[in-house]
Amino acid sequence: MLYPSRALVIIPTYNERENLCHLVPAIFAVDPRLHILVIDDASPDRTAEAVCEMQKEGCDTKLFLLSRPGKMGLGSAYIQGFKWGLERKYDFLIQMDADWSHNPGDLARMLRLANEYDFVVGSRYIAGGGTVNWGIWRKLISRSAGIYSRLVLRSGFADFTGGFNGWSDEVLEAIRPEMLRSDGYSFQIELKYRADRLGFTHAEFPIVFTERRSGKSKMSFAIALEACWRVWQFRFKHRNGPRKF
Ligand SMILES: Nc1nc2c(ncn2[C@@H]2O[C@H](COP(=O)(O)OP(=O)(O)O)[C@@H](O)[C@H]2O)c(=O)[nH]1
Ligand SMILES: [Mg+2]
Repeated sequence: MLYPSRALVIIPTYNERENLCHLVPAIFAVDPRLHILVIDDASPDRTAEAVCEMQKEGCDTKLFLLSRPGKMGLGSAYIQGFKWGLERKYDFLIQMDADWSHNPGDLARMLRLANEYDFVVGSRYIAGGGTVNWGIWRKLISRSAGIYSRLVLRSGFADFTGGFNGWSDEVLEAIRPEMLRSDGYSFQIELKYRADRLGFTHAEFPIVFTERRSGKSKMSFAIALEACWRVWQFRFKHRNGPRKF
């Protein structure tokens, strides 16, 4: 693909009003051609209203909002976002957190890599990448989940669980994300594994993940635990070779 002509940044939100108000202009500053889709799950802090206000302030042609009636999870938000983007013919769809853990400046590199690869993975675990403000437990869980997934799935992603990734429309059409049932860590693992098994090319590039500046993480032990048994499910579900399932 040439430099994506229609790229969409998809941002699921739950109580991210403050973060989002600063993040949206920062993303447009990286490349004014980018479009943004916020998927909000009825955040009590009225994140959705903040998006409507920004739309009224002049970005209604490139900032969009999907409001859902209640908290339905990160995986299902992305599935809905991918579907929304594919229906509107975006050619590169990016997953990004609202809490500044993912640096908007890294979008430029991701978009450049989209020229050469079918999907692009922001990676904390290659040279130049890392995490900031994580406690020992969080580090341990993330590292272990990555190593465990690599072993079970016999796959080479350095950062299997990360959530800052970009996908060409072709990859997502082939994956059919609406068929995925997992959430959290498992969702990120399954997307990458499935795309790789389908024979699509990818690049990992280093990112520094900074723990949220404000608000609370929704990451839980249960989400990590889900990933432990899910990877076995993925291994058998997607065991057929490239483009066969
Ligand atoms: N729409 C939606 N967004 C969510 C949900 N859970 C988390 N998010 C968003 O997903 C992103 C990552 O969540 P976060 O709690 O920061 O997870 P962590 O970075 O892994 O600790 C943030 O933008 C959250 O607001 C959810 O149930 N629905
Ligand atoms: Mg976060």
